[in-house]
Amino acid sequence: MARYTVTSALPYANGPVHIGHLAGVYVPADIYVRYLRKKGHDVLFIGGSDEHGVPITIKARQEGVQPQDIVDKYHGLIKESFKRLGISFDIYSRTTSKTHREMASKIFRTLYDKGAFIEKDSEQYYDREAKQFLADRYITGTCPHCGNENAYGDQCEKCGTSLNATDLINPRSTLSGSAPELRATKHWYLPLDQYEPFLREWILEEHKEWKTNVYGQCKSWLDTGLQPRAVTRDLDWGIPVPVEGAEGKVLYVWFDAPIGYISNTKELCPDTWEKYWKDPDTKLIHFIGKDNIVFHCIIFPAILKAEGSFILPENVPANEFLNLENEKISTSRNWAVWLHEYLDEFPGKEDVLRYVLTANAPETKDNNFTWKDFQDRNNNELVAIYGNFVNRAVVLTHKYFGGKVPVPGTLLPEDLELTGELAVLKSNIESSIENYRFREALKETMNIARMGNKYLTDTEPWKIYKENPERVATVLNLCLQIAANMKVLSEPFLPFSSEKLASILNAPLIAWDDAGKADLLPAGHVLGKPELLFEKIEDEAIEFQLRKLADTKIANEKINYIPAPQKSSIQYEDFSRMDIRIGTILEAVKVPKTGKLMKMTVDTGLDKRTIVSGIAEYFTPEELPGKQVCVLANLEPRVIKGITSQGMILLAEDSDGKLIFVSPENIVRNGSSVS
Ligand code: B3M
Ligand code: ZN
Repeated sequence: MARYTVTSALPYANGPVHIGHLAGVYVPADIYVRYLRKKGHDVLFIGGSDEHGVPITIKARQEGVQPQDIVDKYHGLIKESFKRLGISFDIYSRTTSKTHREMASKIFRTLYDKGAFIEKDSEQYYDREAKQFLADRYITGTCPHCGNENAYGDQCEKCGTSLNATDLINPRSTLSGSAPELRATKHWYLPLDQYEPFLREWILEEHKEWKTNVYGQCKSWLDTGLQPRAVTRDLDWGIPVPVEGAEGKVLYVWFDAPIGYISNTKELCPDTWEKYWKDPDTKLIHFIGKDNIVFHCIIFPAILKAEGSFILPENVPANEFLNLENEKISTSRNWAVWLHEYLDEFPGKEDVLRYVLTANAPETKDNNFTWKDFQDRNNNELVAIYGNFVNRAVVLTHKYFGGKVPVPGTLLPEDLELTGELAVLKSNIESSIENYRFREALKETMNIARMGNKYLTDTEPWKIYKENPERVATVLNLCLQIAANMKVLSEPFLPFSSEKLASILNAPLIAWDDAGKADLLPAGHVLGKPELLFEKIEDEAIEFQLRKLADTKIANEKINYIPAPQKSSIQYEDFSRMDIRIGTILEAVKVPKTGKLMKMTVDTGLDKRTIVSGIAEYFTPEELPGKQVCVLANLEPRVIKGITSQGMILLAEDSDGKLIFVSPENIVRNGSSVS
């Protein structure tokens, strides 16, 4: 028995969790820990929300609330939806906890006292109006590489170049819109360059077994050469830097967040946490996405090394990214399948999502989730292979043997082959999981059901029962043993279905290590009630999801609205010939049978006149009287649907395509000229 500390990246509590997070991190981590627990190891699975950093403050600003409101909202939502999906954390806590603040401060202070930091003044952008230093994300300006005028201080999203805020041409603060000024500010830096020899040896020599994507990224960072990194920030949200003279400064989020793994362990096991973090016999494994590799393989190990009493990760099985319908998942563009929405829209189908995300996991390269594939895998694999096999075996046993596991007769060579294969599949599953190849492991698990289905099809018990019931007893006994193996071996992947299968089989507790054999259910054992494990997903459910995505696209196009090009120049006289007046709508009725047109009586100050306008889709007649509007008064009258319209009301389109009135800010006299 070994001891494992398994962590999964702490998601930022600035939005819900989506399928990209799940496929990249949480589903594989959960499979791994469920397996280790089944093997009888001492495992802690540590999770939590990352509640500090600029991503949180940006979201708070967007929503006009405090950062604390944001993290409270999303921490609760994330925690709850992980639980509903069966992600079996031993603890899911948060980086705003007291335990974490103390732990992170303590580790920072230890490094500080050891002289592990370099203290350095540097020039950073400061917003005089907002009276604060600006995080890179709060500065926009023109990209020096491609000319994009809306590049951020850390990256140009148009050409992908990563930038320093001082690279931007014509920088502006997104807080006040003003041009920021450079001011000197003091920060503490971790001199990563000093850790390079250690990191090279530890990763490049001692961990050649790491996944190639992880190893390759580390090598390229190390080959480029490491620079000192600031581990403090000028920000008003975070853990205060525990040093005199550091008022108004907080720990850099990437300094405190990984320490969250340690704090959460301590919160869970206040007395024994140290053995999970300091005993060299403990294996520490970090599950993360590829954008977090440098932080977990280089920066955090350097922090732990500098501190001196902690173990280093044994492995960091980072995944690549999952795309959605061939496009990059994006929180800001709402291009995602959100876990909490999935759980509401597909009740009882937790395992279907777990299955599809594992079968399609971006383990070695970016991968793609499509709703069609989701449906196919459910219908053609879970229903047609896994569920169908179990159902056939159980229903036939109820039919021929009254729901009791029959006594097997003499085993034929094909039966022995089958039992042999069971042992092979089990050991394949184990070695695949142990090497973080979860897709392969899942495939081998499904191969057990495939094998069972083929065996049933080859032996055709329903055809031979009359003449050879003894043979049928042997066949069904073996099928039930296969089903019992499926229950045990699929538990890490499909925990909900495994439990359902246990009740169908009325299965006793079976240890993982007893699986791989054909004697899990004794003859005479009474089965439970047959029940369908999976049900078909109909086209309508898939169409609904595709429509949701299509709506997102439409909404995004409106956001990325490109205004119509400017018309050709006119002279002032051209403009002054238009007589635009403020008027008040007195009455409004819809023009029958048009759907679009509204007939209004408007007091223009000059007269009370009739104007017909195409706004009936956007307003009800009742809400219009009393509204002040701009009227182009000297427009030649026109007859519309038999009504003479004397003038035109000025309208603009909002971001939803809805027409809105161009109205004076305050009430003015009717007839007043707009010029
Ligand atoms: N919150 C980044 C992310 O969600 C970050 C991970 C922290 S792990 C310690 O991608
Ligand atoms: Zn650019």
